[in-house]
Amino acid sequence: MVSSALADRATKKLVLFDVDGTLTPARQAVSTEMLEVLRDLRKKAVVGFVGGSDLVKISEQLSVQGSNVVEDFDYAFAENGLTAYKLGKPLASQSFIEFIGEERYKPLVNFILHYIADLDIPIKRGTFVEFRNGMINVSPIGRNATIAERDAFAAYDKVHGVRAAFVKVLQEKFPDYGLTYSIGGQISFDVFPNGWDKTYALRHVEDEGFEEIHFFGDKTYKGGNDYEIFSDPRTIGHSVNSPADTIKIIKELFP
Ligand code: M1P
Repeated sequence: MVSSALADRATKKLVLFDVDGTLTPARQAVSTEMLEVLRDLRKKAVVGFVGGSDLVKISEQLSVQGSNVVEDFDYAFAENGLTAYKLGKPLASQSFIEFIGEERYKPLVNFILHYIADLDIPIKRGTFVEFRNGMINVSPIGRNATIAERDAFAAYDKVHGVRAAFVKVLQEKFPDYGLTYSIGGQISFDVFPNGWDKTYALRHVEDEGFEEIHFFGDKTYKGGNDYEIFSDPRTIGHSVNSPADTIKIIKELFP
């Protein structure tokens, strides 16, 4: 049985969306058209997002005129579901630092900061390591980059593979840490315990009795941060190439 608070929908289907590149352009605000489509979809199915970013950033992108994003969606999963809400109420969580421990974290973060200090890339800004609840986010250019600077870094990284090389070094240097390195956005990569990818969010919904769980994402290829949940047998995966593509598929699936 789908929980009674969600039983008013026309179907017992859950539809989950990645955020960047799927509901919005990378790190930018959602469009009015997308909000209308989601509002309409919420009459037919249970709707949630599952983003890699933290809740503050996702709220900036998805909330409109002071609305509360954890109430606008039935399920709100930030940091792959390590920060989780159902109908505005928080769900149980775990933390990255508790998993890894201070003694093992220190050498990792020290190594990362040294590596970035020695990195020769066109520009550097600030906030090279962002410490979150369920992960750390590492950015060679720094999270304070502007939209133009992040676009330029993303293009540079396509050619020079700065992040891929960084991840390889970390995998070799810390082989026994049990960590996954996931390149999900334009300027950074996420570091979290193995298994704490977006399939983590499914732990919060698997006993809810949904007949189908749909997932929409743009980074569904192997190595992308949508790959695991997209290819999980519990979901029906949809690979999109833009928010416009997401809208098109929603309209086809839920006319
Ligand atoms: O949602 C995808 C990614 O979005 C951001 O990546 P970037 O800043 O590199 O574009 C980050 O919040 C990252 O954690 C997240 O996975």
